[in-house]
Amino acid sequence: MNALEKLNRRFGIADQLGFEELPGGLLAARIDTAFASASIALQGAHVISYQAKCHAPLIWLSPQAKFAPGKSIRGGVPVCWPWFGAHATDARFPGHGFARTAPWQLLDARVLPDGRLRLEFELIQSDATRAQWPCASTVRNSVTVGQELEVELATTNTGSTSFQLGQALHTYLVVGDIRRIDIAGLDGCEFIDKVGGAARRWQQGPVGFTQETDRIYLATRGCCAIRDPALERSILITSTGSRSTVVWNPWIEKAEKLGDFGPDGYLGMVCVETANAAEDVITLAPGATHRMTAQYRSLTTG
Ligand code: TA6
Repeated sequence: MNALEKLNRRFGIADQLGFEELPGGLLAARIDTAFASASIALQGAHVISYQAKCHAPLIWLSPQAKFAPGKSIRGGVPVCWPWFGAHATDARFPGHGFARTAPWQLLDARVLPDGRLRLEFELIQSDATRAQWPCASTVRNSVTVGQELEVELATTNTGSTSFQLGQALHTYLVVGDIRRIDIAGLDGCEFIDKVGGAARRWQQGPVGFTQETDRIYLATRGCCAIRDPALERSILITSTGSRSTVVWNPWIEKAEKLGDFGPDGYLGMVCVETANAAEDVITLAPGATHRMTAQYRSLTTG
C-alpha cells in the first residue's frame, strides 16, 4: 500500500475528507463539507485553498504556483518557522525558516461536534532540520475547516534551555482589486517599513495600497479587517498569541521578479500575516508551549 492509500485508509472520512496527489508528487488532504471546501498539502502542513460555501474563495493560490518537494508554494498559508524573514546569522538557511518546505505528518483528522473538520499535523524533524535549528522542540499545525478557517501553530520547547522563536502564518488572501481595498484595525500601530529601508513609522487610519507594500506592524491588537468593495465583502482576521501583523503586496516589479505570481497576479491578493517577528519574537522556556492562532471569516457587505 502506498502513502496515498495509507492516508485514505487511516484518515479518510466518507464524503468529507480524502487525499490526493498534487503535481510534483506532493500529497494533500481534500476537504469538502456542508460549510466549506479546502485543501492542505502535507509538505509544510500548507493550506492551499479554502472557500466557505456561498462565498468567494478566501485563500489565494498563484496560478503559477510550483509544486515540488522542498520548494515553497506561492500562495495559501505558508508556515514560517522557526524564524521569520532572513536567518539571523546564516545566509545559507532559507528565508522564513524550513518548516514550509519540510515534510509534516498527519496525526489526527476528526469531525468536531459542531460539524467542523479538524486536521492536526506535526513537523517531521530530521538531521537537515536539526542542522538549522538545534533547539529541542516540536511544532504542530492544526487546521479547522468550518464557516471560517482557523489555523493554530503550537510550538513546544522539549529541551532544557529557553530559545527564541520567530514565526508567521504567511497567509495569502483573495481580493477583487488590491488598488481598491483597505485594511482596518492597524491604526496607531508602529510598523517597520521594509520598502522604506526598514524605517519605523506609525499607521494613520486604514492601510491602502498604491505601490509595493511590505510592513511588519508591531504590538498589534489581534483583529483586523480587509474591506473589499470589488468583491462586496470583508475578510475578518482575528488572532491570539501573535504580537505582529505583516502586510505585503509585491506590486508590479517585485511580482514579475519573483516570477510565480502570474500575469497581474498581484492585483488579486494581499498577505496579512499573523506573526511574532522582529522584536516581537517569543522566548520559550523549557517545557512551555506557545500557541498562535488565526481565524479568517468572509463577511458579505454587498
Ligand atoms: O512577508 C513578507 C515577505 O517577508 C516579503 O519581504 C517577501 O519576501 C515575502 O515575504 C515572500 O517571501 P517568499 O520567501 O515566500 O518569496
